[in-house]
Amino acid sequence: MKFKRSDFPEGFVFGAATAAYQIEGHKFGGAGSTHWDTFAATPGNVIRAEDGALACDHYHMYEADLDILKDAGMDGYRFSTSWARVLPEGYGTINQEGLDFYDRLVDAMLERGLKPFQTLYHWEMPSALADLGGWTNRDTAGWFADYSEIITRRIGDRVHSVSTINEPWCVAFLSHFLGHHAPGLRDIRATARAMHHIMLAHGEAMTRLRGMGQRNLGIVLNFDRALPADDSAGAKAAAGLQDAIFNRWFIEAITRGTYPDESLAGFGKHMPKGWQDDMASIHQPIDWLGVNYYTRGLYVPDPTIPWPSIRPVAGALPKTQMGWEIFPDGLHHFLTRMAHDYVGQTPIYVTENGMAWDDKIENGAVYDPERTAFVSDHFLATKRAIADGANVQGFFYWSLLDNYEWAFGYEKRFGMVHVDFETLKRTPKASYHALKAALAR
Ligand code: IFM
Repeated sequence: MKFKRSDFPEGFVFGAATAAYQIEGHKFGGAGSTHWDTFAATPGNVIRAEDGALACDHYHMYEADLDILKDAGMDGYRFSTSWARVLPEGYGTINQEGLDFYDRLVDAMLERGLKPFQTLYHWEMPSALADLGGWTNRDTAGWFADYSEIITRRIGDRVHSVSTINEPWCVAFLSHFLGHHAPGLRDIRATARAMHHIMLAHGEAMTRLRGMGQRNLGIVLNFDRALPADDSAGAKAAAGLQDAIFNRWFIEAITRGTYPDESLAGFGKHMPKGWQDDMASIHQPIDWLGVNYYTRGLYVPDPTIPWPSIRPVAGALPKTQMGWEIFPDGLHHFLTRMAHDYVGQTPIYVTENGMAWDDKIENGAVYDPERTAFVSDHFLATKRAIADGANVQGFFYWSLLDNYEWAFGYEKRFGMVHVDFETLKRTPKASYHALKAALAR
């Protein structure tokens, strides 16, 4: 790595991130069915129709996984709690086994000196609520606040921070407009409702948890460095519209209480009645902001398709296994832009950044210099952002383990630790050892 721990401010949190459905093994411990189970069971949605039933079996192997984090010298662990594990039907009967699991998990982090950074929703919509419309149903926001309260009553005394939602753009647009994620809809009315209700869920959970005295509450947003594919006015406008839908919708709702006019031009007539009245709940202070950043996108106008009438085109930069261009400057852009335009000196965390690669075990080890370079360059971009005034207080690599990459099943490997999905054996990759060396005190 081209950086070391001491290049970052004292107290900077170095960590790694995961999410419940992607690693735990959702068939264990009484968890309820989620919309990902049924999405995966429907032909054509997920590679080889793979699901999260077993995943990395973190449910049973969590202590060994936390040891791996600790052995690298990390300070924090970003994890999520599954709604369907806590409340198998989404509301009503609580699964005590689920609460007990998260209780043990948080204690195990603290025993190892790891700060627990909890996320409340990383996409495990209980199937029973999906039956009622999931995020297209306004009531889901209230049920989410109820779930948030239940899990917080059990572990809120020990977690370092709480994020309400992970990546609302994926929850709403990727899943209801592009149809790539569960529930796999391609419908603008459903999208507009999900775009709003996911923010309402954030607001209602914030209000509920703040009312309970819970501190250090935030949200994790993902960002696309949307750029014009060429110098034309049309391409500039296309990139601007992508920025309004993907990037500005969520952060402006939270920090200004408004949605961008450019986005409302398309979504406006499909929004739920009286949405304006919810903006006060959405627009309340956050204690910290999580930034997830992976790549840039290049856009052109496409008048042959309905609003937003834009499409991405392939760029020329080196790409990861996902086909995503490697563009560390984009991380610097969003960290400084968030500080300058939206959150000021409110703490910012890089809550996800990482890359997938077709890693192979050779002679018992994984040699992944591409990942080491990727991580190094994104840490350097973060360091520059701090020098330029952004109050960045931590960085979580995505992901600790190779895991269930949603519609890509187990094919894309993001981990710093290789997982053999036949034997579940964990093998730290060369990038893990490089990061460990950089973090040594
Ligand atoms: O695996 C996902 C994660 O669940 C959310 N952020 C992006 C990652 C890589 O695609």
